[in-house]
Amino acid sequence: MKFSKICVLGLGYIGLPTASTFAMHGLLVVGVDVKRNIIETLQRGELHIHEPGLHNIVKQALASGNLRVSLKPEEADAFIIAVPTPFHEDKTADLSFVRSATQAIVPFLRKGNLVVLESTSPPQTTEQVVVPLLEKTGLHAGEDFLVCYSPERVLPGKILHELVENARVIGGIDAASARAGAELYKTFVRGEIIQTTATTAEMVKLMENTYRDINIAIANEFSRLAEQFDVNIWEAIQIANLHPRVKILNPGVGVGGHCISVDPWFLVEKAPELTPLIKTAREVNDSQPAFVARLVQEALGGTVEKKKIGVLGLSYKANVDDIRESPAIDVVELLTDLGAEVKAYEPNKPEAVINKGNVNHSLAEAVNDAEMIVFLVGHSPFKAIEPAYIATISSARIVIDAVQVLDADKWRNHGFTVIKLGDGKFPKSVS
Ligand code: SAJ
Repeated sequence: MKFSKICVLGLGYIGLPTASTFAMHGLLVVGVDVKRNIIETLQRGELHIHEPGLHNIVKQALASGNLRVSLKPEEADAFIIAVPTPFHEDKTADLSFVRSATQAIVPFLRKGNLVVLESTSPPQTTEQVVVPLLEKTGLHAGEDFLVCYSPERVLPGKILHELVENARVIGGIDAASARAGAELYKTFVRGEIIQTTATTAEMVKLMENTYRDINIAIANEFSRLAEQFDVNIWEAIQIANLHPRVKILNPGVGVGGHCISVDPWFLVEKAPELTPLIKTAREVNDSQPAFVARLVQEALGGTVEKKKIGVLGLSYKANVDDIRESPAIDVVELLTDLGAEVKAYEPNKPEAVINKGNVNHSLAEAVNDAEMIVFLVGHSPFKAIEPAYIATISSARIVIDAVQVLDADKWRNHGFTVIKLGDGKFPKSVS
């Protein structure tokens, strides 16, 4: 099957890199988003999201004429749906964006087209939600047009590299669909391309993120045990990981972002009686911000009321600007609810808006009159912060490192009391 023009619906963290990469490999690409401000931002040559290298490639793709952005889809050889799948209050998948993007394709669907769903979705969404909507055209899936599910599996922060180099799963509603999908992604994918069924591909995506969630949950639980038994968890994990069949991940503030903290629920939703482990792991990770807030509380003598706390990092993980489902924000909100006066700073999104607590535009503003500084995200530039500099701009002498970002000895040498999550010293180190 030959593809010369494609339409990518959804210009977020996945759709925009995908559209630009196809355009840079010679395809004519119409990038579609329903948000007018996103289209106008891109048309001005600016970007509405932060991802290393993305601005460059988007600018080049637009300048080449191969990438156009628009509010509406148009006829094309293939359509790729890369819209968000958030969850409702009750943790069930909100497929409204998948539905509306699929419906937007309907007027433009022609015989011989390929439709690919990339959005993370509960098992059987492609066959039970997308296909019936597309068949409203009167055309028949498998006979008149082809349908695939191909999950994105790229890591925020490394999207452009992983988009090309990662193995790519293409799940077809039939073998011809899978073959066509493989042909399309061969345009730029250098990793292995594996063809399977649509529902297997949906499961693969959910299983990968669920596996990681469970692994992080056990690391978080180990960090709590470490405090109980006076063990430094970082040392213990490092030693355990020398075993050839053990690979424990890192404890932290909790699991955030729009993927790992959401996707496992899609399995729980479809089969609650079969997924007690998955559900418990989610609950462990969701309760980690409260554990970190308690660490802060204990370090300040049992109460944070009226205490001034400078918080560094609000994004859901290191070196990204994405603050969706961020456990760092949960910590800030918990501390604010407990009466603390929190001033936060997120270097990748200094203008971030949060419901509780204040966001400052600079590191200095966030820490100047603080009694304690709390590192909640392991951003690379935080590693380079000089304790000598902080000692001159802040009155705080207690520092909490929840993400293993500081050289504790160096900070201690400059007169700081440093408490690390999982260092087995909670809360005795400040007593
Ligand atoms: N985290 C820990 N400890 C760790 C690793 C991560 O606490 O050892 C936390 C992070 O701080 C963050 C959360 O987990 O809050 C998730 O971060 P992440 O880097 O593990 O993953 P995401 O959500 O950025 O991207 C994941 C990736 N999935 C897997 O690695 C299996 C990525 O490949 C997927 O494409 C992405 O989800 C997605 O879009 O589904």
